[in-house]
Amino acid sequence: MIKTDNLNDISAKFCGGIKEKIINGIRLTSEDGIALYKSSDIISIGKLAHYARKKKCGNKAYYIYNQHINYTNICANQCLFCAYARKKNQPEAFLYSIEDIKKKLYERIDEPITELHIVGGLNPELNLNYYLTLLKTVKQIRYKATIKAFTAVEIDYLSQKSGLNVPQVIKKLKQAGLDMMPGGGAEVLSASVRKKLFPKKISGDRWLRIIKMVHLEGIKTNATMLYGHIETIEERINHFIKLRELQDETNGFLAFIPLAFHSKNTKLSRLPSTTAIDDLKTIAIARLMLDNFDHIKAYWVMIGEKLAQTALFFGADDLDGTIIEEKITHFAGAKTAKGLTEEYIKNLITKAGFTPVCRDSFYNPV
Ligand code: V47
Ligand code: SF4
Repeated sequence: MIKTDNLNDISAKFCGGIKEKIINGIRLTSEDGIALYKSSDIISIGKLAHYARKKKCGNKAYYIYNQHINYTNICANQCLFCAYARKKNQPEAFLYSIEDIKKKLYERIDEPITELHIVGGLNPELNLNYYLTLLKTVKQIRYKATIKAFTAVEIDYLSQKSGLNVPQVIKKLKQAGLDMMPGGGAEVLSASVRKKLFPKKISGDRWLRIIKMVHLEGIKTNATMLYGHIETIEERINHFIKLRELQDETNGFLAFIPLAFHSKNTKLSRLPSTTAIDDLKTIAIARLMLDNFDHIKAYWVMIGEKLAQTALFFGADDLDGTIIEEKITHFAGAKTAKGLTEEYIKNLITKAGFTPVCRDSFYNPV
């Protein structure tokens, strides 16, 4: 295995003395995070992140056998960065009936899927009853699997549509089978980016408040950050600080997932793709700033399998999963596969010198 955990060749002065802080478990400040982003010494940043990662999870690299189901792409929000959403009368608009969902589940019923990842647009035709029936149906058919479904954005919409408050909505979803929530909808927790790119979406503060309520109801969630569009380095670091503060309060986050922006077929198609250096830096700096998160995911769908494998040396400890039928990034021009086999993922991990661990949604080995 490549030795990236030796920090001797990193100067004590690197980024104002960050090495000392990392070794002694001292929390990094916003200024430290900004200094890391401004540094072009990607190897030193990677080594520090690898050191922090090894302290948390040793040589393990996780993956999950999961299935994604996107139940509708009809969405009232129309965020400028989104290539997935459609208006009802557009040709590619779709809404899965409960029968369609059953079909999707039965198509893969013989596979050892342990997690269903279910998210969709804000479709004005759907009411709380659809969501409850969806959850109950999935639980009936896949009773052993974890249902990881709906973002804070969908929870807010459901609360508005049903007239129930957020804790009431969460309780109902939980009773119907919701086990955990993905980290989408956070985008960048910056009022100015939100105003320019997705003014209809809930504010960053509302996203944080909803997630806090979800954690207080005993439901774990992930957190994401959509980067590589118009946001500044300072806004990315501020995003990390806000997540870190909430994690200090609730300890309800399981993993952080940086999402690299794909511009094709969006209203921001003039913007270039993120670079490998930015992807690796963002994963590494997330690992270093988010000292109270156990897991940092390198989401292969967004950055490609090969860079995701490399990211295991830059602070990531999880490659996500088999997925099958990813829609959101593929509508935005992602060239990656729509799913991977378990063998393929295990091979990526072992060839990098890590120990593959097939996990459930809560990071227990399966
Ligand atoms: O919220 C939308 C992002 C998210 C684009 O929690 C885009 O385990 C890039 O949250 N380019 C949904 N990103 C995906 C998501 C997720 C994915 C994998 C695992 C988990 C988890 C969560 O995708 C949206 C938005 O931030 N997104 N459009 C785009 N053009
Ligand atoms: Fe709708 Fe989500 Fe796309 Fe925004 S990102 S338009 S909320 S589906």
